[in-house]
Amino acid sequence: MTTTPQAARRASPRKRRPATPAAPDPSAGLMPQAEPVRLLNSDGTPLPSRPDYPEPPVEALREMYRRMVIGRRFDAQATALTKQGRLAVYPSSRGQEACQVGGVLALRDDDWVFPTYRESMALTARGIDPVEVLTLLRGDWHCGYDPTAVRTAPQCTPLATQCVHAAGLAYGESYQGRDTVALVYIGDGATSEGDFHEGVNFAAVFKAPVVYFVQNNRYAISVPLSRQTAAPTLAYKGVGYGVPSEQVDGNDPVAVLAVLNRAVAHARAGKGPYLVEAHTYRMEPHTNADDQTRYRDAEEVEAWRERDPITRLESYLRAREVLDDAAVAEIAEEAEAYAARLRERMNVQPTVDPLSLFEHVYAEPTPQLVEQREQVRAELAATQEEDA
Ligand SMILES: Cc1ncc(C[n+]2csc(CCOP(=O)(O)OP(=O)(O)O)c2C)c(N)n1
Ligand SMILES: [Mg+2]
Repeated sequence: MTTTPQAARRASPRKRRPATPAAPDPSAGLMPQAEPVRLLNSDGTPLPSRPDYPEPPVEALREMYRRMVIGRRFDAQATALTKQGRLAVYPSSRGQEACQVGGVLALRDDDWVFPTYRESMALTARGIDPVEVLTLLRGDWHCGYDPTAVRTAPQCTPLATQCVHAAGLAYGESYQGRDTVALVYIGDGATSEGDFHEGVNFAAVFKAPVVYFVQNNRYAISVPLSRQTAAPTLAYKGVGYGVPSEQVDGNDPVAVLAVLNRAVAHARAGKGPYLVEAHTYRMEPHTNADDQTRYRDAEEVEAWRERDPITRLESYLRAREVLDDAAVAEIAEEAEAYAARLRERMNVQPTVDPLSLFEHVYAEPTPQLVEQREQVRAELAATQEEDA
């Protein structure tokens, strides 16, 4: 019996070609989790622990709670000061306490913070004098504190410029053999700015130890996130530059600190930058000058009240028995005293020398500045003579 070659092929078992090894996934280790990392439920009950994000020590969480409570009281006081004409403007970070405080608790004192206008709470949580923090917003001076002394850049109003400043500083630090980390606070809207992309790219290429911490509070003034980006999450924005990126529930204080701890450790180990997107919500208007009823519903704001980061952490710490009624009352009292002292000090009229406007602009003043300073000096002298 003869067989055709086709029949013979069909009859013999098919030889398999040796499998070509799968190409390694170039995004491995860069991609954020599909869902934001969460370690506490909204009611503060714990979720199963995760080996990739170990829970911070309970003492650190208790300290986080203390600073969040004082931070919220500070924030309310600053808002009240705008109504009394003591502050020109104040961007509140109420609702974002876990991010504000988590960002500074993840750092060492010799690390650097690069804040925006919204980070007054973070800076006070870092231990900077609250009157010095509010100096910019009172309009007295460009920055009330000495940035090099407190390792904190001036609060940045031009969106995203701090992203490049931080990349440069962090690169300089590592170039000189120090293991300092720089943490950049940035908003959701500001990730659309060129400086964000330039900063992240530079930091990635030169392995600068920067943590880009995006507080996605859902709005850039009146522009909602859906009009800001088509990216599935802002955390994806790091991946394109080769930066490991993660997303976290920004109203879960335990998760925020756990994720930032890992990001900071990565940067400190010389592995380059890290991007963290925290999903949170701005509970107050953009600033005291904003009318939020023009662009969002009260129901939306109310829904976020249930995810309040302070009550969430408080419930958790009470269940862990490291916080009780007496401790909660004591911290509330400390916060009240902090606000009262701030109020008193902010009610003192500041004395500002108009000529100081020309200082610290250039190391050597330009001829134009010298001329302008002379002009102001002459005008002031003439006014004083008139008054005499
Ligand atoms: C370069 C630049 N463009 C525009 C503005 C005006 N501006 C101030 S705050 C803001 C919204 C920023 O939103 P986001 O980055 O989400 O931060 P958030 O205020 O929500 O913390 C805009 C557009 C600015 N300060 N700088
Ligand atoms: Mg925003």
